[in-house]
Amino acid sequence: MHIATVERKNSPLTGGILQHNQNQNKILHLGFTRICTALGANLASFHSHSEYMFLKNLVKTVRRSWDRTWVGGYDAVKERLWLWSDGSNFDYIQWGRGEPNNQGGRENCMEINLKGPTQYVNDEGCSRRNFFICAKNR
Ligand SMILES: [Ca+2]
Ligand SMILES: [Ca+2]
Repeated sequence: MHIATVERKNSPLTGGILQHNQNQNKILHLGFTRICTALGANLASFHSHSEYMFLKNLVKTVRRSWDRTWVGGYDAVKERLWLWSDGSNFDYIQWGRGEPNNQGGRENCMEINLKGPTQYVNDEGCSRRNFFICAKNR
């Protein structure tokens, strides 16, 4: 298991952690939620363009590519009611064009980087194997 930590000044989000296994470097949704919690963290949320870009760039820095990556948004409780798994206010979002489209009626989790470097946030089925970011607040 590899853990990368990146600190950022002047933001409530100071710790971003991207994890992956050495062999199978993507983990299913249920697994990574538990891993973040075990670290005293949550799946990352973002509350401004700046924080969104911080997370996006974190993936690029750690992975050296724009891998598709889970963040903590979900609408599993009520369709189209998006919440952050860390309980923070859902006060900023920058969906990709046409998203969230709830394709197949079962896209209840949120990923970044579906279209690589393009700024594109997508709702996706939670069973997809993605990278993920755990984050702690200051
Ligand atoms: Ca949905
Ligand atoms: Ca979608």
